[in-house]
Amino acid sequence: PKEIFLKDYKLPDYYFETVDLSFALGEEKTLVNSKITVSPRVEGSSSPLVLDGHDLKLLSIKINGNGLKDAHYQVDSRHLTILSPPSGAFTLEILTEIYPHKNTSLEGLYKSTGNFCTQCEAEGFRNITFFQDRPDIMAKYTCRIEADKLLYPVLLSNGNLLEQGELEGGKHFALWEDPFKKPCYLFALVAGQLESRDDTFVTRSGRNVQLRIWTPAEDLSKTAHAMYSLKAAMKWDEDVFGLEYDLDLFNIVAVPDFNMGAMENKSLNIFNSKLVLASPETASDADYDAILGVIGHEYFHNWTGNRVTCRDWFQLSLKEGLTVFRDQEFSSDLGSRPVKRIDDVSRLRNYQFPQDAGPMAHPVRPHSYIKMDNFYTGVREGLFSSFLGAEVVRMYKTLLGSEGFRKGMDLYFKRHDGQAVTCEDFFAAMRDANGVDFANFLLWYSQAGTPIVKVASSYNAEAKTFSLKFSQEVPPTPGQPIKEPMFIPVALGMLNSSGKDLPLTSVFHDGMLQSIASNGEPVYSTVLRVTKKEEEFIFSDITEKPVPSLFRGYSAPIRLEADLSDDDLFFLLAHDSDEFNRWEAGQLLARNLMLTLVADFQQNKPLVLNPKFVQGLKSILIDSSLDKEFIAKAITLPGEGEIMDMMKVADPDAVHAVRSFIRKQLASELRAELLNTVKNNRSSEAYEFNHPNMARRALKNIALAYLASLQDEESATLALNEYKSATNMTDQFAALAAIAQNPGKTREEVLADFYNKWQDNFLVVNKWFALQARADIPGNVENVRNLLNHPAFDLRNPNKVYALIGGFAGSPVNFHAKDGSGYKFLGEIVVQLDKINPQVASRMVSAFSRWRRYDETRQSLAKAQLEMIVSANGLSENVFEIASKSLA
Ligand code: HT7
Ligand code: ZN
Repeated sequence: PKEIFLKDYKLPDYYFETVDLSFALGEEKTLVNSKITVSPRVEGSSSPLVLDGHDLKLLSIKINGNGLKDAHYQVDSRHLTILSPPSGAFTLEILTEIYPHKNTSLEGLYKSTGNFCTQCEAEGFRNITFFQDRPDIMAKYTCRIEADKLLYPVLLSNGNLLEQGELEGGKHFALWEDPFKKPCYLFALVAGQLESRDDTFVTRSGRNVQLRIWTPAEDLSKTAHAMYSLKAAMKWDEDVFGLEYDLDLFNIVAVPDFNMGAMENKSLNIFNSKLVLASPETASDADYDAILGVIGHEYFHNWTGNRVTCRDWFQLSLKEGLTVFRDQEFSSDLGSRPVKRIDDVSRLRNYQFPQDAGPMAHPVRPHSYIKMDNFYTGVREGLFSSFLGAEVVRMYKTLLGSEGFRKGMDLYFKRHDGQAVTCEDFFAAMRDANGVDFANFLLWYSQAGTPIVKVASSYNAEAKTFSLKFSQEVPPTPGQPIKEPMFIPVALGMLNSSGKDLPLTSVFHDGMLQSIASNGEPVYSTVLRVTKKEEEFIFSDITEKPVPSLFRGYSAPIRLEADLSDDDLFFLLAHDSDEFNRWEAGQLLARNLMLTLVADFQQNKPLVLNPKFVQGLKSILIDSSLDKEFIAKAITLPGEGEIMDMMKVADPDAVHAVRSFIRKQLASELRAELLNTVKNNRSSEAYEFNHPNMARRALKNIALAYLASLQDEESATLALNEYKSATNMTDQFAALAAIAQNPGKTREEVLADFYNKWQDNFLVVNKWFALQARADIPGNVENVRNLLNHPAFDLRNPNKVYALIGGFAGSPVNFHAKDGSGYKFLGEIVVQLDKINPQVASRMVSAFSRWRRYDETRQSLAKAQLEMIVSANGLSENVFEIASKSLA
């Protein structure tokens, strides 16, 4: 397979001005006619025009209306080359034949439960017709769709509907025109039996926009929350960024077979049904939250991605990092900011950091790739995007403040609307709009690996100064053995002995005393710019020895090693005015505790839980002044993956045993408080999607999970009652999960009951698959193997694969079973799946990529599976890239 390098980027030799597509959709084959107006970049040049095309059947080519003779072009399974095109502008017309009903890769044009739909990002358009399939080819499109009227009554594409009508033979057609230039990855077509929920949004300039969410008729009642989310996103983008929707129609279509979460095609977003359909009975609070975030995300792409797009796929973070940042801010503004930040940082730590420390480590802007799809990393229940890229955007905002950031955004749109640009262009807009020096900030795009920042502090009581010494190191990553120091924004405050923020007035740095006061008034939090390998900041007028609260709100994506004692951390947990750092202090304490107990476990020492830790969590649990969802997060222990990531040799058995021990011990010592928490947070009122209600459910359900870990009669009865009396999916599923922790008859009965209740709802059945797949009950691999043959399972549906196989691959105990049964199972499935859907298979093979982190026995078992995969016949580029880089 061919590796593609950023340094090899060249401007295209030809631009496309207009593209007129015409589809004749059929059951056995589809005809695609594409008429393109082409102009050379350099007047008079007639270099060969190379078009991408993947396994397409070429029927004819015309230039300026005349058929092209065989000698004037070459075609193979990947390209069509027009050897000597006319000099000057010309029209190119190509007719191809494709077979959407056979397309199981779900890239290009395919069928999902009888309907036609498309997925073109990153390089799926080349599965539809021959084209320069690269994002810097921006053109205006029309799309004519012709199909059987009974089978496909709804025909949709991007832009405005120009014309529709009847045709002979029971057929009909629709003609769509998109007035905006776009790259081909934003092209979309949908045809099928769908109905719509309709609404309107009046923009701030007073235009009416028609909103339509399309699903099969039986699902329409479950689209209210998606519509609410869309309208909220449209309003938010106007309020926060001054960005208004630019067409009169916005369509969303939900499809059950989709590789990722959703796709931001211009005015025709296509979504995985999982991220559209919700009712209180069938969707959990987490689903409701995800729908809000992803509907927002795809909508926000209209400006950050569509109006201003990427020059090439190396710049993916230009649109994904920025749009993820925007959706994070949107969800924060509509819910709880600290809780959202906690969720986002946890995700970064559990998924992104382990990847950045492994063989697949790459900078925010990679230097090379084999298959671009593999760089859509960072999992958000099906949405793949750049979470580290979002952190980079967040740092601009931390450095510039809200107003400065907005100025930068305004300049970015002013300069680049309608263009395909680079990460440097975004950087330059932020810099120029604010006239600031960003030093070596661009390194965040090019240097891989998570920086480790060490902080040593000291107080001088006589001089009333407080010194913070920073040192930073970026670990080596594949291809980048030596690293430069990064530009790290450090948001911080200092707590006095009663837990209040101390006033900050000035800081001595680089031989100069700088004021940090604002309009002559002291501040209580400030942002330092750490840019060197070692650097000291000395704060003056610090009247007592403070406890520093560092990296407030997680102001940079780094690993912090600060000289804070456990007492300092307990103090921050109890008092920090920055709620994120309160949570962080608790997590640090828990991490240290877990690592100590893991060492004890490995040395066969008895496990003993530090009473101060129990006390610290108890005071959070019973503090009625705190947000309930914050309490739920604060009493949740760090994930097993996060702890393994901090060990020299990851030991899944020890980490699992220790985490289970702490949970059980906490449950036993805080039993009365946990029981009260469950009782006091029940509600008989109808389900509502709002923060207070979701927070109440989150707290009740975590308390229930803790209690169920006790495995006693009373807790078992409590969980069963909660299951039976639940009136919404959040509570019902949480009770089911609590019960399913413990093997036995009740577990089997309740799992069977749940399936019987929900067997007709494929999204709920996926929850049922996932719960069983990730169970840590011994020997679970056999259960998962059996579930492959369950009538509701289908290897061709990505959601089912993610639930069952992905769920299993994420379970530390059974996937890493010492006898290798988990690895063998996944290895076999990857090879099978690769023949059906390479994108999904490569997501599954990623579970092996950190095999070197484990003990020798596990290493050799996992390696054997990777070797088997790499040598499999007809392996896709997707899986090859991940498996071979993992072995390298
Ligand atoms: N921009 C979209 C990414 C996406 C995608 C990428 C590769 C292959 C298939 C895909 N489906 C969707 C979605 C997003 O950023 O939300
Ligand atoms: Zn995106």
